[in-house]
Amino acid sequence: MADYSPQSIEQKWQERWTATGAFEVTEDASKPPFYCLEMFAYPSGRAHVGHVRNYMIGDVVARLKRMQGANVLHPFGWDAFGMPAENAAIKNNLHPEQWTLDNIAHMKGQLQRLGISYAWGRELATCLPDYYHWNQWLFIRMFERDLAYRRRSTVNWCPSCLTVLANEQVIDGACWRCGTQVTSRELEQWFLRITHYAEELLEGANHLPDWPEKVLTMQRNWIGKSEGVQATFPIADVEGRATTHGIEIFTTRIDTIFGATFVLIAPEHELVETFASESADPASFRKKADRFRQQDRLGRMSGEVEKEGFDTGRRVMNPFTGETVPVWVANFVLGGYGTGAIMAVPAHDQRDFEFARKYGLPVQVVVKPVGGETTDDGATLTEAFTEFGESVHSDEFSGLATETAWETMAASAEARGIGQKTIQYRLKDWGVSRQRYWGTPIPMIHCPSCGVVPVPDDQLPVVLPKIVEFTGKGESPLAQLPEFVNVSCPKCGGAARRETDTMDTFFDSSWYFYRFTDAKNDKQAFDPVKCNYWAPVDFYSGGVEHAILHLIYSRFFTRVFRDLGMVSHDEPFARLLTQGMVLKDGQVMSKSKGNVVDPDEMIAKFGADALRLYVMFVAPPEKEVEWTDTGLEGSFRFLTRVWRFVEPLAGALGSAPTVADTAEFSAPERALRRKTHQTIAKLTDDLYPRVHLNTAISGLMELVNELYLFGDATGVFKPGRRAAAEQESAPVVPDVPASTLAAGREAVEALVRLMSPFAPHMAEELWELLGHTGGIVAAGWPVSDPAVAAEEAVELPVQVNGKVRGRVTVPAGSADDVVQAAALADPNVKAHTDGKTIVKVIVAAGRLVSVVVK
Ligand code: ANZ
Ligand code: ZN
Repeated sequence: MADYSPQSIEQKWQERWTATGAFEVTEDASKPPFYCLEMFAYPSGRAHVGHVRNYMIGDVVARLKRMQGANVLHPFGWDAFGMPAENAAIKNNLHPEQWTLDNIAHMKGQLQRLGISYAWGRELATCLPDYYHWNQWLFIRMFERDLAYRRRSTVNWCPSCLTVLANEQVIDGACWRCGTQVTSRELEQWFLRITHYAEELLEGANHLPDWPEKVLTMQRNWIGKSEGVQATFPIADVEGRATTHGIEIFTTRIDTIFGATFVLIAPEHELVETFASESADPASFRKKADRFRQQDRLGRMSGEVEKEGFDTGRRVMNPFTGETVPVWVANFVLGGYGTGAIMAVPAHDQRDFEFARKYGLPVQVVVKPVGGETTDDGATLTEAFTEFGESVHSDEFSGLATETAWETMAASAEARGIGQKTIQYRLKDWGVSRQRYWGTPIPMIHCPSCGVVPVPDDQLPVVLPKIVEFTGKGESPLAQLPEFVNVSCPKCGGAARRETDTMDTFFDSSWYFYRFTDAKNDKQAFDPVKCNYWAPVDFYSGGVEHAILHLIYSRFFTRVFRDLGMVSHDEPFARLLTQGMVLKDGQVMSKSKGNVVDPDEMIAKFGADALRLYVMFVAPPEKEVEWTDTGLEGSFRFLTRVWRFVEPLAGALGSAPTVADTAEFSAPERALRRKTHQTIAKLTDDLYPRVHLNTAISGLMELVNELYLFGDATGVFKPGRRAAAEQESAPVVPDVPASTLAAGREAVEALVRLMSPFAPHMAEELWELLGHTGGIVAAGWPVSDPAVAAEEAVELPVQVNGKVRGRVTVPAGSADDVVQAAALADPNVKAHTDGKTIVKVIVAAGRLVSVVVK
């Protein structure tokens, strides 16, 4: 007997899988397709066991589905553009491309040594022209449909990375990459009109039953729909009379308009400049507004930045009260949301309340609690009353419930032509221009006479030139290359300038899952027929850190492809699983913390199968886990236990009779068969769609325990032989009845197939030793026979007048009268019924017998 030595087995099978292209697939119409995908990887250097966990979850599902007869697409690729490559290049004097391709080669080797069943023939890297060609193609399609457009805007600027950041990339006011405090800047930028799909993206979240609820909630909040009223407050002239100009405000509480005692405009508001130039001291006016604009946007909104403002000296008329009220500039009002101006209702909005108290502005109560007293007149209020209630001090609307007042006032504003109901979304259009080198060149040309002209499709891709100077100093590094920049206009032939910004790398990752369906196509992004065979992705797994950015952008791009007629569905990912992180010493694994566990080291010690099994056994996939070396040793011991049972018996079992050829089974044989079929049922149920990988592995462990018991009970292990088998190689001669071999064969063949998604190398090796040549996928997933899985006997408690007095064992599924007779015959029960009258006997099938006596 050869003892378990994972390294040689694993290498053998990995080589065979590669040589035979075992996981490559085509669009086979005779099989049901199943698209299994893990979020592709950023090639940062080396994979650690945290990554391994994500890829393992997908691999178990892919391998299971293959065995269940599906045509499984399980591809992998590289999210290969982005700043770290550029930063590393600057630091190590290595071209970003070299750095990236080296990392890809290394990480690919790591994944292959883990035996993940990827269709490597479809591998893609977003930094290669055959991929980003289609980024450019898609960008132009978006431009033609007004989904990509250019505008000057205030952008989030990272002073350390020297680049623009999308709102989603600013975390608590800091750069998501380097943590530097973000500032703002004015730049001409390219935007994608994701807001065109805001309502659809929101509504679509109601039709994703197989996504985690917390991810859907985050997306709904990100889209942030508010229903409100946009109303005009006319600007008053020096005499206090309304002029034809006005300030448009957006409010979600039109019912409080009688309490609007001042108006606030954002420092970004277009009237700021008008008011400044008309003020007594334009320079100081501008300076104050400028200071607010420099403050961090998120901090201004969340209240982390102290609320501040200044009086513009101008007044507007409240269109409901007819009174003139002052206009202030306030830092907590943001440009780019709503209309950038609000009616301040300090009695009912806490931010307005604090502002009013700080600057001594009037407070007017206009809502009181239903059935309660009018709170007060505003002078003694200590905080805003923000709840709904009943309108007061609101002329003819007084006495109405808030909800009614809302509708009535909105209707009144609409009727008088001073306002209208509107819907606002917090979601912003997506700024995709980056002033960096290592990204997809934006395929546009700026012509002095024709304006912005797309590069013609037949001149794509615009290849990223090889350069050596990556420090952009705030301007794109590509702008330093005259041979790249100077082109002739595709329209008029005149001298023109190429766009030098590159695309946000989130563009790349918003549609890579479609490219996998036709990864080598050089005529189009993908063939819609192939794509629609595979997509949408059936099972997608990855980190919860992508809950907003990547997942919402992908849902957006899916709708763009749909509207281009290229995909026939609305949602890219039917099922989403967000896996928990692997921690070490209570911390996230990261290079900088020096607590990374390298899978290669673990594979060298215990083998890939043990590592795979461990990361899946340690906790449910969604939960965080703490890495321990001892846990990995436990997995290795379990696999050794399997090996030492199966390997010595493999020859005998492989040629043994099958259960179908066997007429009679002894009690231990029946017990093993029962456990075998129960385990098949349990794993089938646990694995998909539930993905309860850890409990599935527990089930495998129980079956192995049962096999050892069976070995003892049937003489497969002669006295002393079991101990020997568990410790060391021991020749086990199966001089046992045919029925024992048949039951043993059934159990072992089930075990090997059931464990193959987790420990595929060992499973294939044992399967071959059992005499099968076709490989384990061809063998298929085992099917449980419910009749064999059913318990043979059940034990029931017997109550007499509510107290348990005995227990009886009866064959499972016995008729009630058989159970009743057995219960009454039990000596302990008899002792409590003798001499009494039996009033009734209730048999609760499978659970309990209850006897009532008098
Ligand atoms: C008057 C009012 C009275 C308001 C009241 C609230 C309560 P959401 O749900 O977030 O859309 N607002 C509007 N535009 C703003 C901007 N650009 N910057 C800062 N605040 C803005 O909230 C909309 C509410 O937030 C609006 O309704 C407005 O204040 C404020 F008792 O108007 B409200
Ligand atoms: Zn031109």
